[in-house]
Amino acid sequence: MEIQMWREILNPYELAVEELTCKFNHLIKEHHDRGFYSSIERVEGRVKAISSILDKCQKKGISLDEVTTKIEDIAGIRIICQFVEDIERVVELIHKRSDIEIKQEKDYINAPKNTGYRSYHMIIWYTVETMDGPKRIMVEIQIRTMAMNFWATVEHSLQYKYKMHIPKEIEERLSKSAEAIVMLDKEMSQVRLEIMDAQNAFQHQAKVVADILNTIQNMYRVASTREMAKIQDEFYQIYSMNNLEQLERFHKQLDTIAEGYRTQSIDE
Ligand code: 0O2
Repeated sequence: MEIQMWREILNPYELAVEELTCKFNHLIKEHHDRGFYSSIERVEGRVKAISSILDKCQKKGISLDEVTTKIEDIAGIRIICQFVEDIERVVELIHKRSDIEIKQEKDYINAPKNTGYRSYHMIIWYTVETMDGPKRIMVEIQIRTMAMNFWATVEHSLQYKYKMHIPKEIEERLSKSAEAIVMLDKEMSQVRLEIMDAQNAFQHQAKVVADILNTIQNMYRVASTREMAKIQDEFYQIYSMNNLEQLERFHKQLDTIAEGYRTQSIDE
């Protein structure tokens, strides 16, 4: 296959990775903006390197004409979650999407691979609009916790280093650390609600502060310098108390004052 052909073949996959990464990142943002916990912690995406595609073709006896029909992970999205419970939520969320059609699912969490690899895989159909019209392609979505991702990343590097022939001793260590990762995920699940509460409170406080600062900025146009200096001092004082309830009360009071100015300017 000519190099130019590779570029044409990979183009829609690049677009799919860009679009899906953007869409999942936007979901995270929507959750944070509304002060909700996001089951998705982070999203990564990549198009498989040509050398890796060629390796896979060789390994699986796939001819170059069959690349797009037989290799399911040319486009890959990785969704990283904090807790195992989040994975189920993300899977549900993907099932409900109208722009994604599920082709296949592989649950390597309930049935880990012999290596110790754990992750939830979905092969999906996704349509991108190209110069030549719509193109429906396969994308692999891997969903895993941060702990699973840590293990898989390290193990993948070692597989690469030892060209799939990892020494027995290292293999045993990897196997032990895979068990430790299972334990870590379980321990984290035990304190999940506590952690989620803390993170939600942090997100909420950040939103209240952003709203207050926005209101203060808008008020500068209408209120006197003296009043603004007073409001600003009060804000810094309340902020330093590190008390969310006080901040919320201040937020409400400030909104009432700002509303007063708005009514006044309409009346004038
Ligand atoms: P890369 O470099 O990540 O793209 P196969 O690839 O033959 O094992 P299959 O049927 O193509 O199997 O898909 P499977 O088993 O669901 O695995 C697809 C991808 O999952 C792999 O892609 C890896 O990214 C990841 N994966 C699967 N098994 C393991 C494992 O034991 N360890 C690690 N670290 N990752 C794994 P590629 O093409 O192998 O690699």
